[in-house]
Amino acid sequence: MKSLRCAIIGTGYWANYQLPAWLELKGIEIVALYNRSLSKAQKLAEQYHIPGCYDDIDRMLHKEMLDVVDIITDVDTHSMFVTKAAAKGIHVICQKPMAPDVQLARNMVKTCKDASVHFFVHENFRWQAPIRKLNQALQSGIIGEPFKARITFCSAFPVFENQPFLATIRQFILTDIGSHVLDICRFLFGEADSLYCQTATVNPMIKGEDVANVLIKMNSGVHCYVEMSYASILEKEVFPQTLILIEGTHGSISLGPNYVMTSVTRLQTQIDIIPLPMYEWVDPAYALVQSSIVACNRDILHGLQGDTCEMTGEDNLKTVELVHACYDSARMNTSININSH
Ligand code: 89V
Repeated sequence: MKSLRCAIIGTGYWANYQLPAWLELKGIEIVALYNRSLSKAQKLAEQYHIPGCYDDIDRMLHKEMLDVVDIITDVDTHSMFVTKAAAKGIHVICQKPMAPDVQLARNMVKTCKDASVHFFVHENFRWQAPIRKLNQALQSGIIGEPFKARITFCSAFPVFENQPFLATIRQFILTDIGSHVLDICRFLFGEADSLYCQTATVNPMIKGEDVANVLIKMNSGVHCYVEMSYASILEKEVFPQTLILIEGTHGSISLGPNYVMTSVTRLQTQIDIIPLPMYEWVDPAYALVQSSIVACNRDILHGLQGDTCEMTGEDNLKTVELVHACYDSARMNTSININSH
């Protein structure tokens, strides 16, 4: 099969990991980089021997004979780049969160559908090795029918030092972390029926909310309590781990700090430490997240090659809808019915 020609749009923080993650896979090559300041694109291109460098997006899309673009820019620019690529018949991959609001996200999915190009959203948390293993244990039936779960991402990690943009956005933790952890709920338990959310801003130096607590009733009847915070000074700082406890009719399974998975039934307790795939290009502080980019990209590559794929824009739209249902719930202080929202 011919290798797909891909260009990366945006060479900020995450491109430093997304790019080498693509290079781990066969079947796709990165042929060009675009950035609004050319010198930044050139620096990354030099490091990874990428032939093309542009600060003019139209020129790149015109010249490079691309099969696909991978958009790694700030959320407000996603839709503009999606529209440009789709108009040229180029498949599109976009970082999470897909769009700043639900309507724009719907438009982006439609734009790609109308142009008959594939559209994928890069949502990597569900590809973390410990979360895949937890799901396998859940699906094995060992804990019976799940009835309740607690999904926790609470930290005081100075995330704004690496990603200063995050301090400036009006809607912060639900779009940045909520996109991930609400997606994990969907991955484990299917679609949501209704939810109730409260938010708070604890850190006075940032614009958006840095705490959100969400109670979701899933269609299956499972109750998920999803808590996220960047204001949590705790005994164990586990950034960027998501801790999970699922309770079922025959037992419970949990993902504790440092990838320890424990399953408990009336007959036995089993403890496993889930190994992470390791790559030399990851930042050790983000190893869990950055190593999962390879598995996420592999899934997208399967989609580009016409196989089944989890990371479609249509699927991710449901996560975007949950994120914004949380904001609506918090603003109105009321529960939101997802299907009629
Ligand atoms: O950019 C992100 O996806 C952030 C993280 C904490 C993983 O850097 O949520």
